[in-house]
Amino acid sequence: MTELTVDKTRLTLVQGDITVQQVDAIVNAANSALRGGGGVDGAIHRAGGPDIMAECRRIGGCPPGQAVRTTAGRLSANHVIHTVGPVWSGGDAGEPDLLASAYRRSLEVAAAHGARTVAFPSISTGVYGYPKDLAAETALDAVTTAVINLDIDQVRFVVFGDDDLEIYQRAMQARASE
Ligand code: AR6
Repeated sequence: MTELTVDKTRLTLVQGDITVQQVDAIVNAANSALRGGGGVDGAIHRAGGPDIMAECRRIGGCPPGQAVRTTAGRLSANHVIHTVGPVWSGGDAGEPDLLASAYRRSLEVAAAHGARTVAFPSISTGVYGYPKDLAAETALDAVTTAVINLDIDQVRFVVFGDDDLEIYQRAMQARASE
């Protein structure tokens, strides 16, 4: 099970590198200074080139749970949506709400720029330490709710590791049989 339909939007799942996805908008798991870093952030800036960082510098920053749009530079996408997930610190510091907000705001910003297909990495589950299974549940809940009010044709979850693939497959399957 790698596909779910919510209202008019397809939620799809692929394993691989987000930078090569053929979509209108790619979401980046950034830091609040928008300064670049490792993980998916490093991969997007490397593949997209310096125009993305130049625009990040002009914007200046983005608080956790929010999202901002830049060019996608050399990527085939038209937009990079930089969002900032929470750093996991046990789960009682508002992490689920911030993670849900990061997904929702990313979709709102993408839709405001006319993007109809949007690819997400598994935000906060690398350097920021968010447990992968909890993050997948929150991601699916947040996206399912947000797309109802937006003109988005497809949300693609792009997972990197085999563990993430299994976690998302299970979570999507559970929702498909609800
Ligand atoms: N395509 C798809 N997913 C990827 C890729 C890729 N090319 N590379 C890594 N992942 P992380 P965070 C997965 O650490 O936890 C950065 O330094 C990775 O396996 O990139 O939100 C920023 O600048 C993991 O599942 O993001 C921030 O400082 C997921 O992407 C900080 O890390 C997210 O891992 C943000 O940490």
